[in-house]
Amino acid sequence: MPLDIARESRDYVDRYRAHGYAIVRGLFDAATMAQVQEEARRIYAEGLKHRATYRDRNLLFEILPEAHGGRRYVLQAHWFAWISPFFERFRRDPRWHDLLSPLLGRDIKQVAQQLHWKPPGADLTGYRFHQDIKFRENPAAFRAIVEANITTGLAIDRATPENGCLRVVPGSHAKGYLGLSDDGPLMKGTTQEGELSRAGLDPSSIVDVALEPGDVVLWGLLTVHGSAPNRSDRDRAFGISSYVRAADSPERGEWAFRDGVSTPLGPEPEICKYEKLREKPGPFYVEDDWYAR
Ligand SMILES: O=C(O)CCC(=O)C(=O)O
Ligand SMILES: [Fe+2]
Repeated sequence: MPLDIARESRDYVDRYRAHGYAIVRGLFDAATMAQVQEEARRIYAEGLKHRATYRDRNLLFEILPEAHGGRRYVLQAHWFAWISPFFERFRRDPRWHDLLSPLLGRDIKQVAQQLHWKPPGADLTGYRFHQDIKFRENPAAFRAIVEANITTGLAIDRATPENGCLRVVPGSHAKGYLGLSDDGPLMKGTTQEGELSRAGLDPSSIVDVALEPGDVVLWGLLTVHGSAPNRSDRDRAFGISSYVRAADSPERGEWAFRDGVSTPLGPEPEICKYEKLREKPGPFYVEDDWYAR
């Protein structure tokens, strides 16, 4: 059965391969997205209980504390499936399988599950341009790391240039690792056009990925992307999940689909992106004041 997505999105596999990203409109319907929005708000409220960035195994809340801007904000949550039965099911909803299987096959693990908010009023909500492969601390744990990994970005709120939608550089996936934003925190400052030009990228080719709730954008580990801070009065909740072909990731990630069958989390977390899971499982607060430096 063809995937139930907007007609103009049906060639997404070819577009992903050719340009390093693809937009898929209407993967999730309005009723599903209303549930996603409500549960995302609950996760935000849960994160807000923490005075600083907090980790409990793969679960993480990235906090911008009141000491910085007078008010506490949550910027990210990771692996909230561990505290949300709804998101534990949603991460392995059959629609993800049908979307990804033409690229990854029927055995798929999940390496990242993140929610990114850009609360109006928080000053540090932009992401400098980068390639996500920089966040795979142990690339040797993956085979065919670039080909086997796909990141999906689900618009939970409408995403526009004003509230800091994702921005991508088409064709950048074919240029190798470029070292962008390797000099400091990803969420401080903005990428200067000269930095992109020096890396052989054309700043005028940047595409703003404006999305409606339920639309998804796919990108790869080498696709150059970033996003501007939110300058509007509307939040931008964005759900980022990375999936990997299971055969190429024997030791990293949580099963999502085994031979096409949706597979729940097991009793203990697997190492995903947090490499120190076994040595330092937490819970603990992360005393890193990157926002103040
Ligand atoms: O939330 C965004 O706009 C982009 C975030 C991102 O690229 C990342 O965390 O690697
Ligand atoms: Fe990224």
